[in-house]
Amino acid sequence: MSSPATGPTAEPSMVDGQARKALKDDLARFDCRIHQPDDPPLFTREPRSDMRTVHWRWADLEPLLERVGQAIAIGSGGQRRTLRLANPGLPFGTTHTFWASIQYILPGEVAEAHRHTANAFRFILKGSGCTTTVDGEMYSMHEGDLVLTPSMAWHDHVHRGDEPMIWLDVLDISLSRSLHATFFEPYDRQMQPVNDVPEHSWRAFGSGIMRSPRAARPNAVNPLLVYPRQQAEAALALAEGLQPDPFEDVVLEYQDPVNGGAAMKTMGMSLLKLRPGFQGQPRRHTGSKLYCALRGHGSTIVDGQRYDWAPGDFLAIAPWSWHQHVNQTTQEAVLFEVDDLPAVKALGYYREEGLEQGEARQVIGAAQ
Ligand code: GTQ
Ligand code: FE2
Repeated sequence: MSSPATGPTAEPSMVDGQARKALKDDLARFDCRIHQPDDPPLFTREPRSDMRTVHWRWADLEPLLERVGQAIAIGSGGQRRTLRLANPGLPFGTTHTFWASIQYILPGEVAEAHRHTANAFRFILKGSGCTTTVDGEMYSMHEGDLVLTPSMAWHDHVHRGDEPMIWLDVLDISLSRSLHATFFEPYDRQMQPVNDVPEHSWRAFGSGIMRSPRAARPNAVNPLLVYPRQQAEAALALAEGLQPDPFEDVVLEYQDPVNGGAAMKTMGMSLLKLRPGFQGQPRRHTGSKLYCALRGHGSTIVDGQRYDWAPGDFLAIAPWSWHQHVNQTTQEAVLFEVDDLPAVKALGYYREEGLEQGEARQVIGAAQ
């Protein structure tokens, strides 16, 4: 039999294909193998992801959420009512490292207390009147707030308001699952007892420029659990006076106020503002990310395909795809972004490429 065709990413052709096949069964008896001619290559020249770039439109999601809210009970034992953004290229996950879901909770409902190894956060999209308790600290949730539930922190959500509440949940569950590090534990009551001092982490660390000397948590874990919209947007307004970022115009990352790193160990969160007329440069990098449009309209071109987004839309971007943002409207656009770059960088796998000025146009115009 002749050796298989070699493409630019195939491994060197195998002149000894027959000899390799002949060894296969004997080796398998000892749980060993050698590379076979029809095995997929061990390496590719650059990342090749099964994850797809996907655009979810709020116009589609909103009626689905209402249906799910009416048809599905919230359940007990720490279950949740969520609409998961499922990537069609993957067996599970929005990206290969995290699941993003939209949680829908009705007045009077309790999403019961539990804890898990997966790191999670909520970014509140609509409604008010719900509280999340994280390891005994109670936080009220308002539109635009970010609330963290780090790995193994007990958490429950209680809705005392009078309209449905909707938020974005993101869990690094695909990552913890691929590392076979999944633990889950329901609490023995519906809700945890609430500490006397509400929003303790916010009082101790929330200013970001001062902190309490009586820090209760070790510095290895971000002690701050809430990032309210008002402060985040005020910071973003200040950042408008900086040099624009060539890719994301005005962009700030939610940070651990103690060590200055990302707010979570595995996931990065950012807030960005694309001002009218902004024409971002294209770039690509390892790691995956998801944008959620909060206000305004704009477009993102991913590998030559243009996605026009509106408030409430989500766009998941696969690793190593060229992407660039443009705002051709007369209104500013604000987006929330989540990525897995802290995990990718901690492992030493981060790489990026950006184009020189002259090449930028080609990417915009390229057909898919
Ligand atoms: O609210 O605790 O979307 O545990 C998935 C798993 C939300 C939560 C999700 C969870 C939660
Ligand atoms: Fe949870």
